Amino acid sequence: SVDNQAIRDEIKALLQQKNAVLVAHYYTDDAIQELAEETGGVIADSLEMARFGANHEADTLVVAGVKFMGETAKILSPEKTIIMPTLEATCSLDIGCPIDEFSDFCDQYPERKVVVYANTSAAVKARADWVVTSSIALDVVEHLVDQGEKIIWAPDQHLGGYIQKETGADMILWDGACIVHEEFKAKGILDLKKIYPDAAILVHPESPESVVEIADVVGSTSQLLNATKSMPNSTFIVATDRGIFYKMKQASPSKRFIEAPTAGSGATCRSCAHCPWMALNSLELLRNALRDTSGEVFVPEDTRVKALVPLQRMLDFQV
Ligand code: CIZ
Ligand code: SF4
Repeated sequence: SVDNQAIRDEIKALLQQKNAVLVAHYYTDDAIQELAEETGGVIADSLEMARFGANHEADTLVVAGVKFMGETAKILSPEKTIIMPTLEATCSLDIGCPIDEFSDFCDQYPERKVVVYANTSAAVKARADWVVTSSIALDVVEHLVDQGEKIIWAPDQHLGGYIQKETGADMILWDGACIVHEEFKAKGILDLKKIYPDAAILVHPESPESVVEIADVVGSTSQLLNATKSMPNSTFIVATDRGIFYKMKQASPSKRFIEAPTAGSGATCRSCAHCPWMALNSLELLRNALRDTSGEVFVPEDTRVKALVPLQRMLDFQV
């Protein structure tokens, strides 16, 4: 729309004026991803977002995603100004893993390595030995198994269970879940597969075990995106946030992408294949944050320094 165009132009001018760059997650709305692409920013998963932000020479990073992504950027780049369209955008995994309870939990198993998913608060990261994202989790846990380590895993129980199964690691799991991925239903996916027998089933491992079990490919957002490029199938049933369709369609315009059903019978769900917090990132809020330097992310320095250790360990980890 005309309005949209005006806001987009305003954002472009502000990005230049403030020497800022836009770092957008795959799950944000198309308009945000498009803008990141047009302005020399990036569309990425949380691992790539962290790397891109840390290595970029901009003074300000505008992180369009959820809170833990802004915090990660601040932990890695304390000298930069980190702003987010809204600080209200959080994550059910982060919410479900409060630092005090988590710290008490860890204290019960002092001999175990603490491995936390990136989808956690800075304080939880500060309590961890390792931070991982879904694109690197399997490799890090395999490495720990090779070293004879036992593991505490938090917060996503589905991803943790999947990694445990794949690696045979001795893991104690926190019981968190992603409200988007936990809604995908194997039955609905199999019903769709009857209609599209040639479709490949792509599943993010935050999904329940029954859904992971029927997948042709299990992987992080960037790994699923790569699968749509390299696989010969013309149709894909995708069990992750539908925001990823923007890049999937762009890479393979002639292929068909179908959202995995979230209930066997079309019942309502809390967040049908789209994260309600990612969806809070609007062009208007992005413009306001840049214009007013609002939505700035701060992490207390003692927490930041502690959280940097496991985060840097992840970034330095070579497969
Ligand atoms: O579900 C999320 O929030 C994901 C996939 C984050 C990430 O690692 O990009
Ligand atoms: Fe958190 Fe799930 Fe939203 Fe990702 S999609 S930010 S894991 S609630």
